[in-house]
Amino acid sequence: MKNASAPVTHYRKDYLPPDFLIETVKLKFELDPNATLVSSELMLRRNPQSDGLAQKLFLNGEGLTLKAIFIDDEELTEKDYDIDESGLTLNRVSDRFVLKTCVEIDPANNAALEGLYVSGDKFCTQCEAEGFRKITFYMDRPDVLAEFFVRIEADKTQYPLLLSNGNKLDSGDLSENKHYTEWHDPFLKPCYLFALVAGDLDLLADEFVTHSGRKIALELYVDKGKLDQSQFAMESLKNAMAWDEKRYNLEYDLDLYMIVAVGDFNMGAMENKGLNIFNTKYVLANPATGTDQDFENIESVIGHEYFHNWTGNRVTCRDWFQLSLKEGLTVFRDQQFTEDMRSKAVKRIDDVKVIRSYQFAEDAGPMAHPIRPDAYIEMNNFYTVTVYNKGAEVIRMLHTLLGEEGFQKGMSLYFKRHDGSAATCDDFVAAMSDANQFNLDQFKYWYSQAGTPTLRVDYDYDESNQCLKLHFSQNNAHESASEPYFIPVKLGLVGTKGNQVSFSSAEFGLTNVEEGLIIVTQPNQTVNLEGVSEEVIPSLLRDFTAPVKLDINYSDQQLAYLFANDGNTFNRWDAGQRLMQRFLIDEEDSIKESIAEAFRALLNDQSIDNAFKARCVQIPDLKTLFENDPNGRIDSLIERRKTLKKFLGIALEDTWSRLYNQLHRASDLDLDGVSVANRALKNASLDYMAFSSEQHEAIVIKQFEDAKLMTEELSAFSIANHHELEVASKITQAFYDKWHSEPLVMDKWLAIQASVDSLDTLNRIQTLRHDRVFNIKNPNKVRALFSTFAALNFSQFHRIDGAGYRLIAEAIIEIDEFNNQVAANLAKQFSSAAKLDDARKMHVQQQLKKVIDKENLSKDVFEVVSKTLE
Ligand code: 0A1
Ligand code: ZN
Repeated sequence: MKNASAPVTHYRKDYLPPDFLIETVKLKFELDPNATLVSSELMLRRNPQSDGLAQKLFLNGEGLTLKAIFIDDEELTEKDYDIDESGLTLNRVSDRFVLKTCVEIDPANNAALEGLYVSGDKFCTQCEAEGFRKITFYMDRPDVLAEFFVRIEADKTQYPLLLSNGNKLDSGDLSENKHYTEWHDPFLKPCYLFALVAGDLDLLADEFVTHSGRKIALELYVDKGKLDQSQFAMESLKNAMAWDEKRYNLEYDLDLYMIVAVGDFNMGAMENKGLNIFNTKYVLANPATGTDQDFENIESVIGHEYFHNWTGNRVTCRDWFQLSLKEGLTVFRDQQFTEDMRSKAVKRIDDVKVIRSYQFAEDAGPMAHPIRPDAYIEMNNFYTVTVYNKGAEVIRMLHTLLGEEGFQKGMSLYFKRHDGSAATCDDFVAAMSDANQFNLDQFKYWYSQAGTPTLRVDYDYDESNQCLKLHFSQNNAHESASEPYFIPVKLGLVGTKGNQVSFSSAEFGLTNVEEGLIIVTQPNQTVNLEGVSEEVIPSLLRDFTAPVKLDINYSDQQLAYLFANDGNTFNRWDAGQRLMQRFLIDEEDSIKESIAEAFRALLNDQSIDNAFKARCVQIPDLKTLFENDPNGRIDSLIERRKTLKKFLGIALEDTWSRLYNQLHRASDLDLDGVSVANRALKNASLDYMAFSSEQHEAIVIKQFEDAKLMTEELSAFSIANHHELEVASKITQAFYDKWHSEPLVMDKWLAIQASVDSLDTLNRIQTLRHDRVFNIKNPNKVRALFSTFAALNFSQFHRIDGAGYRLIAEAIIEIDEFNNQVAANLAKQFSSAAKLDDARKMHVQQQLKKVIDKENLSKDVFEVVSKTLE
């Protein structure tokens, strides 16, 4: 990194309480795209919990032009304070004082999308994690909680709507066609939850009556003309509110809940108190523009941000190392919400796929960290699948261990102890432990150790004693992991006639059960199951009760048997995935036939739900395969995956076309579970039919032309491209002509083209990035084109000539000039470098060196790339 001081590493162990607290904040915004004035009045007092010695006070502030500064109404002179690129130091402070500052900022030129920025014609904010310091001088840390008063002034014609957190106190007209609104948020909050929006937007209004009878006004704001894509999000919000009351007994606290959708957003959405700001991707959809998957995502993200009101806002994080306190818990809660709204088993499969493909890879790569990290250079790099999704798995284990009732008891105690304050992961575990008198000391290694443990299991059956012995050994290769984990293992036993065989375990209090929970705590541990009346196949880690790699030596026949007979839906699916990996990774050619046979039996079984069937016929993705293959043989994995798919397409020719025709005839336009499941299986069938059916191309064209739903239209478009059908370019053009003015649909159009496994794709991307629908400053577009290419297009990203790596490295360099977060996220696509063959590794290193040598490289990208190069 040139021309920059060495990046600072922050450590969890260095935490100190703040020297001062902020009681109230009064902010005034005079909005102007290029010269917004922010006046702030902070009531500060010494923190009784600090050592009381500090004579100076530092306030964060970046990119601010100071216009005025006063303490207790006295203007400061230059010797009273210092300003550098990270903030303001007050040189002499008393125990209690009022600081007034006025700064100028330039939101229109804020392409980092952090702090106050302009998206379309509106102003909006993003303050998590450390964006508030780009708005005004402040103690920008989550353990400083204050009461906010906000006044916004702006041109009335351009910005008829002026929003902030909490309740609106006042509004009125000013001179020169300006107007103002005033807001007060009665709940103390850290500044990362601050939000402001100003613009001219359409409103969808509704209301929700809480279980105690309070009426809450719900307001969803979208760009003009998009109201026909906003109903589903509103329904989801009401469902989320009702669900949180029912399952967690948690009621909404303000009288108003607002959501604003913006097109330029670095992440998915943000839980600002009373004023969520969302990426349009997680709000806007109607059946013509959004796929079934989009609807599920919207419901889940709307739920996620709503659930944060209690887990995140009412109880927040003491410091950013504790991020999983709110994120792991809230992801767990949004997963439960989806499980309750839709299919529990299918949701579990989808969630575990994320863990196995993305999280296990992160845990094995250069950015591996515990769910509660110990160090970071740039906090924004730690909004990861580890903190979020593995964090949710850790919470799920607590739920598994304590049961629903015990878990809810723990939640109540947690809120009783910490409502209105900032807490730590240890506080959360303590509440769970104390409420249930359950010792969680060993469990806490899940918070402090990185890496994925392997749980190896061997077993033997002693017929004369009717005893099944399970020998467990756990192992974690990561350097941070020296202690054994506390691993809950749900299990059942499958008998030779497909029956579930009951068992007992004195040690774990199980008597004659068909399914039970045992806990592995030792590096090596034997568990005896008694009363096992026959030879069985153990079905272990049912529902994936712990985020581990289960290593058990089933024979091919046993796997096929479990795929057909396991009484646990998740494990049934898992057996199918393992069976396919025997062909894909272990290169057992002969197993193809049994996979086909197993698929045939599954697909012909009328009693099985189509959503589950659709999951089962999906071949493991290349990311998962690469992660699971000890040698990371990219070329062979790609080839074998293609071979298997083609083989299954041909071997089950009749089944696929029968299913397609049947489901197509019965199809409807509904969004309920059965219709969604039917479409998923139908489109999976159409994908396989490409290898056999002579009429395949005609069917694809017809489905594309007749489609009334985006799920149908996009599947046809995608299949035409991925199978490189003759009609592909015509369909691609037709799709563009129809949808070019819908940015979210164009993201799909870009993403599918970027993921085609063809030597031509690189050229295609070069053309697409100059198309008028592409805009490199828009994160959704960058993700659609570049991240999709790097994450999903294995063959072309990993081209042996290094051209795929070059494309992404150059994009990182270009994007880092204006948006460090998006650039750093793209840089994470190189995280598998260490596992690559020498030729590819060399290309990656060459490209990453180019990145790290860039002038003024951000600390975001520096952190990711330097760790990858280590
Ligand atoms: N807290 C939000 C996610 C979020 C995090 C960081 C952001 O900017 C750096 C934006 C949003 C959530 O979990 O939904
Ligand atoms: Zn969150």
